[in-house]
Amino acid sequence: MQGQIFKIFSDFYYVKTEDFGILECKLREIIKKRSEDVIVGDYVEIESLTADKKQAFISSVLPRKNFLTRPKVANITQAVIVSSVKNPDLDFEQLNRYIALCEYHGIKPVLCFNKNDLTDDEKLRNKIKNIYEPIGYTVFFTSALLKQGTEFVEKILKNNVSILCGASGVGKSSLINLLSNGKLQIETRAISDKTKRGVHTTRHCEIYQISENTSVVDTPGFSNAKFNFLMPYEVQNLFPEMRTEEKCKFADCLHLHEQGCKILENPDIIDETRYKSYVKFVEEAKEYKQKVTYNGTKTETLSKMNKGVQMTKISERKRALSRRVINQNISKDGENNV
Ligand SMILES: Nc1nc2c(ncn2[C@@H]2O[C@H](COP(=O)(O)OP(=O)(O)OP(=O)(O)O)[C@@H](O)[C@H]2O)c(=O)[nH]1
Ligand SMILES: [Mg+2]
Ligand SMILES: [Zn+2]
Repeated sequence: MQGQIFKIFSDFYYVKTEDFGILECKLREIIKKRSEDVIVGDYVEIESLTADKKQAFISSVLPRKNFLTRPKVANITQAVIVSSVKNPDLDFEQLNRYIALCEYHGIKPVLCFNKNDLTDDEKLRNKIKNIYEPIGYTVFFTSALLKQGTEFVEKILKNNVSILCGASGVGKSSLINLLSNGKLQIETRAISDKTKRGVHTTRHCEIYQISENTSVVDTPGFSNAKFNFLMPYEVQNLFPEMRTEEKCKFADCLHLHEQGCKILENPDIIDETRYKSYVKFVEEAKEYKQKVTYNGTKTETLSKMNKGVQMTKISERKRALSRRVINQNISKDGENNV
């Protein structure tokens, strides 16, 4: 039997199945041993259903169509990045981070700007449109408080499994409550007076079915994702406007200060705030490059301290595998052959 995980609470995985509705499941040891990540949105194989048909075990995870690592959710059809135009104030760098994260995972985001009742700054709204629409992102404005923009949101969400992500306090859960027409009452909380930021009200990811063909995933707000997991030259792939026909003089150009750089020569290619974010992400990726380079050339030390005693260190390559590890490897091979 198969189903989809819609919520995870500590060791319990809540799976929606066609035949038995919602089941509370645990993981089979075999999955735990593989230290496989099992996440919300995963389709899973389940077995050993209890007599009351309420509990079962997850025995395997089916291949994913796609996934995001932050927040951890699989098998979505689109990402809605929610920002607020005020309280908390719009942070272009954070927004560019979420966009780039989605691009990294091959998920095209749409951009929702909420809390429009708090400002009549038309200049800001025009600025947002002028930056993001020409580079292919759908932009829409909402007010969960005044129930504005909901028809458009409904249209965007229809026939999709959409993840709502963005900083804490921007109104993700409020928007989902509104869309459910009062059916859902997900907890929401005012932002902090002191920090002017959200207070991390939502603590877990959960899929909610809004109507027959529309599902949304509410997620906890976060804001400290860093691009310290890819190489500096890969960052430009996360910025669609940088994929230009014109080629820079050097094939490995990072578009920072190189001579003959087409991006630097044509400031119209990329908006200033977007470029600033690009430079920042490249700097973060440089830290990763340094780490990789350092680890790659690291030489082994010849001795190590063990309980205060200096021991000769056996090289990883020369060290014989323990009997336990050998047995584990054999059983792993066996599993793979099944
Ligand atoms: N003025 C105004 N307030 C809003 C709007 N949408 C949400 N809020 C308020 O903003 C606060 C935060 O909303 P939440 O829905 O909890 O925000 P969230 O994005 O889910 O936050 P986390 O769960 O912490 O990630 C609540 O007090 C909401 O009532 C809006 O459109 N206008
Ligand atoms: Mg929330
Ligand atoms: Zn260049």
